[in-house]
Amino acid sequence: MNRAEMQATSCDEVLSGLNEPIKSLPCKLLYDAAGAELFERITEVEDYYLTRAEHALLAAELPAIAALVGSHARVIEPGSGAGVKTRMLLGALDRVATYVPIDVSADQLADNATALRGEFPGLEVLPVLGDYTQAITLPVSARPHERTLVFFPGSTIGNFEPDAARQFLKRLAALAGPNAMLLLGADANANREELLRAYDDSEGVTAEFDLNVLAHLNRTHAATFDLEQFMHRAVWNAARSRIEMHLVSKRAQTVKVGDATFTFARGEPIVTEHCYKHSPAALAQILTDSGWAVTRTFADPAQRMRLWLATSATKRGWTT
Ligand code: AVJ
Repeated sequence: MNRAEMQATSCDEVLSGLNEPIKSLPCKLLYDAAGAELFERITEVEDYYLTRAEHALLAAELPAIAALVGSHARVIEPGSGAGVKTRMLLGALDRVATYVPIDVSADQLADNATALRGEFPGLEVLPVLGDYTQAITLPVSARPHERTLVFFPGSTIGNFEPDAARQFLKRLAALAGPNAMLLLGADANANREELLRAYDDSEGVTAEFDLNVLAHLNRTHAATFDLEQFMHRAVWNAARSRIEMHLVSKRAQTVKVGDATFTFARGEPIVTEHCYKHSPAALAQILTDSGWAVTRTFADPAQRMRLWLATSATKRGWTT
């Protein structure tokens, strides 16, 4: 159990979720090292359209976006991940000054920073090791920058409950300062068949990704989950506009997590992730409620994945 994993998901969070009437687990448990790798594989699966759609959107629209952002920007990226989209953005921006990735995975953060320093000579890279859902202190930059751009692609905003999404976006606006911009990727698909295929793909990668949560808990929280006795299920909750990832108990069983004991009925689910598919109007409202004024939106041909470019509502001169 390494420091990041211990800190990332406390026992209380796990136990309180499993004590809920509808059992749940914090979705960040999906992203241990094995989970991050499995997620990379999901992005290559045919059924999971989001990543390919967003790559195509970025390739087509980044020149226009870069013109709106302007030169000498500071880019802040919560949950920087493997960096393919990051490279597209940094490559499109005019004389970008500073890049600030924020991530809980120390290794990935360090590897990415070294690689980016090599690929973008002169770019100041200031990695921040931390959980971006919590308060973050930005490092002091040695380079002056014009505008700050927060980059949050991948429809990861959909993994927050709506109120938590507002709080998070508000915190980003405060962190980024006046005149900042936000480039956010979000999926608004409401087609049940397409969504169930994307979140329970025919190659079984998403099922592996979901079940990995139990292996993670067995490793880090002294749990006794038998992965063979649970199965992955994706559910489209149309009323809440969200996909729900469930791990369903195949039989009545008892599982220990540390000293705590949990009983599962046959067919009883554990909710491991919500993926909200906010309609464009709903997401525009969430942005406005959070202090961001929508400047432009760019939709993919299927009208599912969108890039949202928004400007901080707090205006007060340029920051240096
Ligand atoms: C974390 C938002 C990129 O919700 O689509 C993919 C995670 N979960 N398959 C998403 C995920 C199941 C993904 N993002």
